[in-house]
Amino acid sequence: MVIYTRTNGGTIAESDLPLIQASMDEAKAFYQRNTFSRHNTNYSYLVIRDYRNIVGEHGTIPPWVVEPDLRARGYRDDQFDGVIVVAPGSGAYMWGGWILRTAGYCQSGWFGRAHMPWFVVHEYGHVIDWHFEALGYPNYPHNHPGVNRELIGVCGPDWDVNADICRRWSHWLELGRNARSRWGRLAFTRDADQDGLPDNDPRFVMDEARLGSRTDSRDSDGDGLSDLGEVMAGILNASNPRNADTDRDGVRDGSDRYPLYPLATNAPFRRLTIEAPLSSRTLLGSYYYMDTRTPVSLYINWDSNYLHIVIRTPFTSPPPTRIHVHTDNNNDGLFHGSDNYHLIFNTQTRTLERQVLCDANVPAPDDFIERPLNEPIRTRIILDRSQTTVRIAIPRNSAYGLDLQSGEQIGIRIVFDGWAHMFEPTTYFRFTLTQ
Ligand SMILES: [Ca+2]
Ligand SMILES: [Ca+2]
Ligand SMILES: [Ca+2]
Ligand SMILES: [Ca+2]
Ligand SMILES: [Zn+2]
Repeated sequence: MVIYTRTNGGTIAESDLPLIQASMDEAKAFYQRNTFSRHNTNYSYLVIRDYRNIVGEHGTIPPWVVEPDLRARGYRDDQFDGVIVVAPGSGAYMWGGWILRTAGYCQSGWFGRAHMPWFVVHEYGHVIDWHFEALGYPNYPHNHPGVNRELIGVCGPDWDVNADICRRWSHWLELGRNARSRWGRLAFTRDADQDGLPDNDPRFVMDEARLGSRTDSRDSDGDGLSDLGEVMAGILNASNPRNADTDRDGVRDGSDRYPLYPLATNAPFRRLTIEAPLSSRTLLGSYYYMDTRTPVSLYINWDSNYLHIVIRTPFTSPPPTRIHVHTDNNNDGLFHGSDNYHLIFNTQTRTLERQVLCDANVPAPDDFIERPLNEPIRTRIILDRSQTTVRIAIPRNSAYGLDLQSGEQIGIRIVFDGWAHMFEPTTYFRFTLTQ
């Protein structure tokens, strides 16, 4: 990784360098976790503090302006599998070419700790795609899923689709063992119980030593979820391999559809009006990925006419202005079907500010297109001194996948102010309509 701290695009403070490194560790953990511990990245860092006029139009930094800096410091051809450049004023791009002969190349600006890991995961995802392409695997899914959408599973955008690609891809080891590969090496490490987690190996972010799990048991806490399965319980987070019920909801991790979220996944039938009080509704549970001390409560019911949702957020100062509710009515992921709603509630005007259909039934290269959604969605937004309550009733519409039948599964994603997520970022929480 090359970090330029002073460019024509601005300056990165010295105090931000550890944050960049921490971001890189998050990206590293993402790839270990979502590839069943098969793809491990190791970085070396080069910080260039001399002023460089390298940031071009649209924030591009082409590899040929970086390469001389690397060569001047003694870096050689074929030494790296990839080069990631971070520089102030830079945009986030992958460059479809090589640097130092065989290294994939991508770049990112410095957008702060909250956003940096995502850009690294995304752009480095393109580099991995490029490695497999060059090795003769053109079907590694493009992480803008308009192309080869058939290879994309049931997932949301961004973090989630990248995790989905990693989990579905079965050729990770080819980079290391294919004689034609110039990228990656097979590395061997001790894994006494052969559960896919190294006993103790600092080259990885996660191993049994640091997780505190057992090296002589594939399921240290005996909850039915293997130690590796615990690491993969979320796309960014592990359940606890030493606690049989991580989220303390009374369901053991191995039997829990969501070991990380203390939420029920059954939404019962109940005839309700928009005015129905919380006491007549079903609380699935309370959780907030961004800060577990301030959980968000989610109530869901249904009747033959409406899907009834209530989102109740705790007091935060300032309260969120916009609450985004994404639904995946057919539970087939954002990138499939004409069934994805995006509703934007404004808590200041107390209105449903915007409602669109994200329609994935469009030809490549588009992921999906947004169409107007002319459904008579009913809404009440109530602000009191301590909480924001959004009541929603979404009418049945089979054309958009909302059948409202017992057994139907639906996904929901709840985002505050466009970036704070109730669940793991960009993932859907999937629930079932029951009698
Ligand atoms: Ca192990
Ligand atoms: Ca376990
Ligand atoms: Ca556990
Ligand atoms: Ca549980
Ligand atoms: Zn991209």
